Amino acid sequence: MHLKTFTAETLPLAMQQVREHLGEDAVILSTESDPDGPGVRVTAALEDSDAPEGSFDGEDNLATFNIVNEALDYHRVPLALMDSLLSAVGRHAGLPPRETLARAIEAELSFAPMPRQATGYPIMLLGPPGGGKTATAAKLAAQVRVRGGKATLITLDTGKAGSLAQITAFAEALGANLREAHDADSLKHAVANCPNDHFVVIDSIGSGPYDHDSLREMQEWLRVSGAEGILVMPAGGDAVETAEAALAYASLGVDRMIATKMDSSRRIGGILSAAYTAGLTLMGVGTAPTIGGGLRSANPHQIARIILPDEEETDTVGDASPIIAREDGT
Ligand SMILES: Nc1nc2c(ncn2[C@@H]2O[C@H](COP(=O)(O)OP(=O)(O)OP(=O)(O)O)[C@@H](O)[C@H]2O)c(=O)[nH]1
Ligand SMILES: [Mg+2]
Repeated sequence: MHLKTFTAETLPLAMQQVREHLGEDAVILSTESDPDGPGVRVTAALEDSDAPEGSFDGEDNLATFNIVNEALDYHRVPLALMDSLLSAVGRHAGLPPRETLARAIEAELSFAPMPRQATGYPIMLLGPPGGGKTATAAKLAAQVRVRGGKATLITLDTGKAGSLAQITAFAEALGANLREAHDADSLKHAVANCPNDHFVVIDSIGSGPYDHDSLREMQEWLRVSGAEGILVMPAGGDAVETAEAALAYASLGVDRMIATKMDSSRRIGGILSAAYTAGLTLMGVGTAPTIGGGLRSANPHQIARIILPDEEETDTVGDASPIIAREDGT
């Protein structure tokens, strides 16, 4: 059985899509109002389809489809990604729902480990104001320090009230070097003076995704520092808004992202949508404001566990709850 969901402004328009994609033999399994907008969503099936993608056979697999569909819906995963994930779920039919979903996530999104030692080049954290850049810079440096490595924090955020005091406190607590930079020249100088064996993380100023002057400045900082830009994006935002913002930052050549504030969000559709739409590799998730232990590696099993938690794990997607408190992703 081939299953697919369709959304449209009206039921007749949705039915037209069903006929166009699945033909006249399609069976309508459900119709409901679209949770993402004013229209309707129709789930339809085609028996004996020879299409290999998204194929489901038997009651158990239909149950898996429904469980995953409902969970993705709850997380406000946008339709295009939901469609891709459900098709991938179909390819892994026969496994328990969470395992099936983990494999689908692995197929549709990309993951990479976080740096835990000197990288040989600086990394620069950028993203929206208040998204967690400074805390994440400190968390990354802390992960290097606990493994016995050396770290230098470079801050570009010296003008805002309290920002220098915030990062100075982090650097002192971590035993990390701290350098300040105010513009492209001083940033270049600060980077050039970092010892080769240091993990170097540059904390940038919060920039709105549609503030073109600030994005241009960010691009210049990336260029002069030779840093890899990493997007720091908070969870809980609207899926379309978060994806559009991620596209704007990705236009600076950013390939990877860290999702913060997973502990204070119930839904991760925005984060998944950002990674998927902007083609960003998910490296880590912020799971607490605390510097030690508040940043975890991201992996498909952990994301699947957030989307399909055990019953006792359903409060928020993060914090110290077992949902994402394990590094092994189980
Ligand atoms: N609960 C929770 N709070 C976080 C997390 N990451 C950061 N925060 C908190 O979010 C607030 C903002 O974090 P900052 O690191 O200052 O954010 P920023 O992006 O540097 O902010 P600007 O420099 O003003 O743009 C602080 O109170 C942090 O403690 C997280 O993963 N979980
Ligand atoms: Mg900051």
